[in-house]
Amino acid sequence: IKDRIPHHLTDYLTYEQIVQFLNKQHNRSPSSKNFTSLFSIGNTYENRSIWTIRIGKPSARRNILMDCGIHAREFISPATCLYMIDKLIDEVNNRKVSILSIFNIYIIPLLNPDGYEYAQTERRMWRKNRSPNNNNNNYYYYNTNSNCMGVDLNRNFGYHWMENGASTNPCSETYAGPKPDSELETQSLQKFIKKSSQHWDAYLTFHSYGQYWIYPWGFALYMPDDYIELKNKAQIGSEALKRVNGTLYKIGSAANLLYESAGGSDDWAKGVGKIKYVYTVELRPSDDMNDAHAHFAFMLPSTFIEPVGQETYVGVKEFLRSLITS
Ligand code: ING
Ligand code: ZN
Repeated sequence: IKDRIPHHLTDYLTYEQIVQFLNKQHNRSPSSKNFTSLFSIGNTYENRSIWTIRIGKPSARRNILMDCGIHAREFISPATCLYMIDKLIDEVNNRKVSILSIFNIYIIPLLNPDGYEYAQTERRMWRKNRSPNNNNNNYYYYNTNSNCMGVDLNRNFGYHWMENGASTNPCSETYAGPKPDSELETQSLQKFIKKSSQHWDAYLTFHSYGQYWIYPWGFALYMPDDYIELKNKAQIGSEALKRVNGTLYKIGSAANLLYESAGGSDDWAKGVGKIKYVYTVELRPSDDMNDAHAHFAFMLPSTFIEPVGQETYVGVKEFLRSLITS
């Protein structure tokens, strides 16, 4: 039997396959026109590059950042970023005016490639990155010296770090790291947000699961000053998303809708990065046990890549359109 060739719409790709996919996508837009660029924002502990693709027309003056795969086991997240990259490159190659005439969209499809590879090959439910915790010295806040591996990158960002819902125990799934911003993946994202002299209009980070379109804060229950605007635009996105397949998302702040937890990339992007529209999108399945697909949890079958990609792409695009007039 001849094996089917892995495809981004039907399979959860490996890191290598994702790198190949990105190169193919980059090459399929005319390089002479500078519609796309492909570059690395840094390397991981295991020395994998964190690839990033920019998609936008030369007239684009505003900038959007999206990432996927902060958590290793949330396979639907990188798959959704790949889906959106494919569709956006179709769109940028199209002659008609589109959001890509206005926005440069930067997508980091796999922020935590070490964890992802480990989840694919060794331990499907792995969440953290793969940095060792046995080399900490007094330079750190916590002198841990543990054989447990990995830091929860979504607890490591240095804004109200460790104030809530994170652990100082390296063996915990929500280990915040030995100090704020200790991890290479965290630092790579932060450097990229800061160094780009450009202004960022929005940052979206894709996780699974639960079907939530959430805005800051995660570290505390109170709301950002501008939460009404954040909420209104989340509504626009999630309503457009729902029109595609009927998928229902809940909207609210991370701490109110889920749980109080500090150190998320979203809180940092808003609190330190000063990006106005910041969202964590928790993709399918729902976490409502009355939902037929809830039991899949992190193990959403790859047959869901297309419907999830399709609806998420529509939701994100409508959200971006709503930014044009503001
Ligand atoms: N959920 C997020 C987590 O990191 C979250 C929820 C979002 C917390 C934003 C804090 C801030 O726990 C998943 N599924 O990872
Ligand atoms: Zn997650």
